[in-house]
Amino acid sequence: MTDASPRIIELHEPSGGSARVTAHGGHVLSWRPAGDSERLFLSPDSRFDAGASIRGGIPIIFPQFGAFGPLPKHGFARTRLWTVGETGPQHATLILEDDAETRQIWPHAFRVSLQVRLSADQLTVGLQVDNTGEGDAMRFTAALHTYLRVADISSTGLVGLANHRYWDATADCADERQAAPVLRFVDELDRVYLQTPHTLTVDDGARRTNVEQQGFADTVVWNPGPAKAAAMDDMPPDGHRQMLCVEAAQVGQPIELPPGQRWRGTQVLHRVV
Ligand code: TA6
Repeated sequence: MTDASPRIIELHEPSGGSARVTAHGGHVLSWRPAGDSERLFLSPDSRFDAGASIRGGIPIIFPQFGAFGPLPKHGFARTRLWTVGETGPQHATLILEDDAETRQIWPHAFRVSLQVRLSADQLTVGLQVDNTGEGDAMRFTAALHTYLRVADISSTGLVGLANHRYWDATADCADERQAAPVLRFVDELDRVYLQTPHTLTVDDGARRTNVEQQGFADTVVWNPGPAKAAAMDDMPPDGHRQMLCVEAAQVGQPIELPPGQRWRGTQVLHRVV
């Protein structure tokens, strides 16, 4: 009998910080900076069975964000079993390549590699996509769908998006512009902010986390609000209160990657206090 459970990789750094990554979806499940408590939200009701998407942590969205295309919502990377590559005490590399199943719904040869690196105050997550085919360019959208843990969403603010355009997914993707300097959360909020700055700050009144990104042009901000959270079968009824998704994303302008070429995007989570 073979053990089919996906491998879990534990990372530790010398001053006590830790992170946990699973080969299921190439998914970061946990991040604790040194001397601190958990900074990622992972739903206690999440499913982990083969083919399920995990509710929380950092789902990898590839090769399609949301319903912006013909593939299953958010693509297939988050539900597949990845291969574990080079790992060490503070870093891990996971790899996903095309196979007969992926080529059936997305006819491209690719190699996606996820690099996770831990230091005392930081978690760096890099997503690298290679077009390993010889034919056409491949077109994709992608995101690191990071669920940050917050003390309470009602006292949480997100700073850095003032004056930026966004598509409001709760209003047929209406094109809007962020007016308030601090984004607050009173109900469901689901927005693709376009061409966003390098650093945003999440402040929940007790802790502050900088969310930095490179390579990804956009940032998706999502909280399901009370009604949607209550209707989700993998989230406790009030689970939305403890989470805020701030996602390094490439949605507005899909990547066109010619054969032999590489694209790379990174998100850095940095504990401020
Ligand atoms: O990134 C925001 C979003 O696209 C929302 O529209 C919301 O549906 C969320 O992702 C979660 O999607 P999921 O398929 O994981 O339930």
